[in-house]
Amino acid sequence: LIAVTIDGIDVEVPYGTTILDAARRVGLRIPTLCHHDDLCTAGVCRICVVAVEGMRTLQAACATPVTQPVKIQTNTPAVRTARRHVVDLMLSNHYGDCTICKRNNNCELQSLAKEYGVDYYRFGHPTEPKYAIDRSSPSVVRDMNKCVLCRRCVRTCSELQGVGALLVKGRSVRSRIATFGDKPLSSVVCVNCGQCINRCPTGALTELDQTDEVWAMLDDPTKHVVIQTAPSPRAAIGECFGLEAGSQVTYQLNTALKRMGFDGVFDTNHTADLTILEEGTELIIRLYQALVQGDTDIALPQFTSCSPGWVKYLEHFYPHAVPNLSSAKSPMQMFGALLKTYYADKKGIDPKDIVVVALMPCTAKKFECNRPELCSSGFKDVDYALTTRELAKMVAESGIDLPHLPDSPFDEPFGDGTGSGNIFGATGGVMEAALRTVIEVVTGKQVENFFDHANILPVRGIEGARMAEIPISEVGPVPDLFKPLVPDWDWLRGVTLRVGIVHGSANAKMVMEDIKAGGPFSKCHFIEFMACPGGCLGGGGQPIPTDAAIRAKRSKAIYQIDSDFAIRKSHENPVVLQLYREFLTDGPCGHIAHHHLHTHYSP
Ligand code: HC1
Repeated sequence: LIAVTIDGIDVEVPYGTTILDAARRVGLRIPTLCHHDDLCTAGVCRICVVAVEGMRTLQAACATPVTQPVKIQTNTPAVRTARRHVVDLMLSNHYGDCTICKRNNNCELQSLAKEYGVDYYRFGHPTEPKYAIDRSSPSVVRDMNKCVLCRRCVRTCSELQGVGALLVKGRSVRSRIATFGDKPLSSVVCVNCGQCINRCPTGALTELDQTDEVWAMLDDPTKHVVIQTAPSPRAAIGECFGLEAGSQVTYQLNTALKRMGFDGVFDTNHTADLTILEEGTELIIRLYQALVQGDTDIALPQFTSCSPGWVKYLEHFYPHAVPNLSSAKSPMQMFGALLKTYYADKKGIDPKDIVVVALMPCTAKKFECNRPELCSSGFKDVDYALTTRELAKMVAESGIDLPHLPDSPFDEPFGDGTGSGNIFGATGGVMEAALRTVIEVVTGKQVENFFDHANILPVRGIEGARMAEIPISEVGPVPDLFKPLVPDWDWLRGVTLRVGIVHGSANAKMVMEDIKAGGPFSKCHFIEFMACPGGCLGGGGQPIPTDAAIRAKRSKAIYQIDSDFAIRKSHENPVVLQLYREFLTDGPCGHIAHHHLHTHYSP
């Protein structure tokens, strides 16, 4: 340990601790901008400068490790002046007006300008934009006039997501953030995950805002506008209204949506449950064909397909493995397809007049709902995917004080989903939901016989890529729903189900390389992939900031919601069972289900 004195406070820290982290240990906040806890050090913005005894110049706290006993001052006239100049210099190159910026009141540059008393543009301020705004992407808008060159987006895209759609071009004053060949974002390998947006300190990167389009639909009396809400936003949207991260506002949100004029408010958890039945059945079919029928062409491991950023990542970087993707549509798309068929029919509404909005934690969902493959009813399954941030803005615009609303239920004919559907929002959740069902369906016994309270802890956690093994030591009779598919389960007795869980695209890259090399993940039967760190709860459309501590709180809330549900297993969801009786009458992976709930991605 090394003895350090910071602003007169003594502390001992391990060798190599940065000054920034040492200061945090004694409760001192040094301002940062290019630094982000999820990313490696860049040390480029210099807002975190401090005075270090014996050093002639001020040092960047985020990039200076403590290697010997030292005295540091974080608040001297020279430090304050330097920080103010850093902000002034950024503003001299930052075109835009705070009042009309999406990040107004949630902008790190704006906060620093306030904190350091910037009251005029000491080094000037641009009066004209230098760059055209890139609105080519269905998910992400790039306005480089607001960029402060912190490079968080570049590090996010390459390090955290393993994508590399963004890069730094030019040196010194000519530095700028660019795409390959300066192409529009829609023409490069961007996977639309929006993780860059979540880490951008200013309004340089934002989601494509579709709130006006949704308002127009809500104001159109000829339209029947319904909304489905994904598992993750309910544990996060409260943050936009001053609530602690991880506050659950599921039913208050329903009230808000009804007051805003939505004609139906539905729970995406239902179709997450339906996904488990469809994707789980698909897995059983693949395993039967591979293990019993000896078909060597069957693509295994099967990969989940509900994270559109992951699907796009696979298409871009590992197209040969597209056949491994489950053909099941994501829960969002499944719900859209049902709303424009089953629901339209039940309600006697022409599907052309139904507008399906989806509240999602994810910017890639905007891309997904525009995929031409996803319109089995003859109409787009989902018309608009709004991020948690966009919906929070609409709620605020409506004059609604979300935290103080009474509760309202989800609307009929669907009502509440299950706990299994809800944990889709956290890394490992899809796998846990699938295993709860597979274990019960195959063994004929309650999952609680094998895992306390149906909590399958081996698949939970935050490790970026992990595996678990579930031995199947006993089998029961085949339930009626699955009888058309397999005669018995005897072939599964003694099989050890190997599953993988991966979140963050850089981890996906590692696992895909492992599979290519015949490593441990290639032995898995089923792998859950989520493009975003933490899974959907850390999606690119979630409230800013989203960091590791916030992700952990949202995750806790999601598992709490699961525990509070009376029904926690997808195959027990009465609405799903009713759908198989009334609409998808030839069962999971039958022709009807295939038409409405499955799709096809081309390598
Ligand atoms: Fe997700 Fe999903 S869980 S993809 O993470 O499968 O976005 O929350 O809605 O579709 O259910 C996102 C979240 C979401 C889908 C479900």
